[in-house]
Amino acid sequence: MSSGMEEMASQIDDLQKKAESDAQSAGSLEALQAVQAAFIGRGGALNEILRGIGKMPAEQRGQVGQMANQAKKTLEERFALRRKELEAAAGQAEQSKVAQYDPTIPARREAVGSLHPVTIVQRQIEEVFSRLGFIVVTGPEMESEYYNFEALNIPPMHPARDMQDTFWLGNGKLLRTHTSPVQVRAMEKYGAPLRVIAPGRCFRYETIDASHENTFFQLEGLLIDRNISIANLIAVMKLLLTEVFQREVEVRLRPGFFPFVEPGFELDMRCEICGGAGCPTCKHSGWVEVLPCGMVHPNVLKYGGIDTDVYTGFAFGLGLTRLAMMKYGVRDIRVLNSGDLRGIIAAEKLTGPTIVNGSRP
Ligand code: FA5
Repeated sequence: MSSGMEEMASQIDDLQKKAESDAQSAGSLEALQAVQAAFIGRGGALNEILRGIGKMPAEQRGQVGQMANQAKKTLEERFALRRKELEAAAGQAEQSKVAQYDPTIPARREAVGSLHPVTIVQRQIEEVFSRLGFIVVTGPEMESEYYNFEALNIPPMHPARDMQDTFWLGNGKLLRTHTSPVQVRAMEKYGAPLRVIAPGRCFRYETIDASHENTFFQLEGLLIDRNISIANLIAVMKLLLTEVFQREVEVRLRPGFFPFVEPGFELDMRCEICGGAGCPTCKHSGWVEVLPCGMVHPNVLKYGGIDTDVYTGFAFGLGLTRLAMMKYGVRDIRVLNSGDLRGIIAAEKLTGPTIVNGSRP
């Protein structure tokens, strides 16, 4: 064998060994495919050698070509063998996955949410008042100046308007500052005698702190009938709080001024956060304003078309968001408008119904 031939033979031999070893180390079908392309593919190393044959003496070409073709054939067989091994291994892995599947393992529980604490208290109160013969009504959040102020005995320029600064809209309307506008709307619609509650969102342009939000919930109550007195009002307020807290709660009644009631009261409850010692939630007073109320002013009854010679009534404007704070020990009102109520839920105080798959149980 000439030295040129020997060199060629050794190159082919080295290449074959390297290809065999790479095929053996290929751990996947994709890796094997790459090895195959690198050695016997069109642009592979073996073809590279074959291309050099042309430069060799004519009598050697046949022999080198034969060696190269033999190497190619051997490698093709090795690659096919290795492919079978890898395919078998992949099949086994799949099999063992199936074997690991245990259909008796209980399914993972779907995470269920809870109703918002304000909604829970609202529904609880709706339930109590439905039993007392009240109907639940709603009013518009975008309200007219007439229903929000004037029909409630708060004429233009009256200083009481300053107590409830609001957001005015381009169309001359406003975001209602309280649920009280529903009073005259309900009187107009249903007349007397009348028992309604009206829960809903209210808005105020004011400084936010632990107990004040710009968006919060109130629940209005209105009862109009013959011979209604303050005694009826106080009895219903007590019932409301006892039902929500499922126990007696300490309250205080003091005079309060609202142009739409006469007399008017502020009904405060002992702060449930600090037990009355004083904290930021109760502005260090030990009491939280939750239930302003009073006997409906005759002017308001007249605005609603009610005969004041026959009927009297009481009304209240429960601070629903604040009541929920007291019930669930929420120190800061801002938490209730946030998207993360886990802190409250973790306190395991949420006793209301939960939402399952988004539906109301
Ligand atoms: C009123 O809004 C009267 N409409 C209530 C009323 C109705 C009185 C019927 C008499 C008869 P007041 O501004 O005090 O009143 O608000 C009522 C309650 O809403 C407050 O006691 C408080 O609990 C809640 N509240 C008021 N402002 C805010 C606020 N910015 N953030 C959270 N809660 C508030």
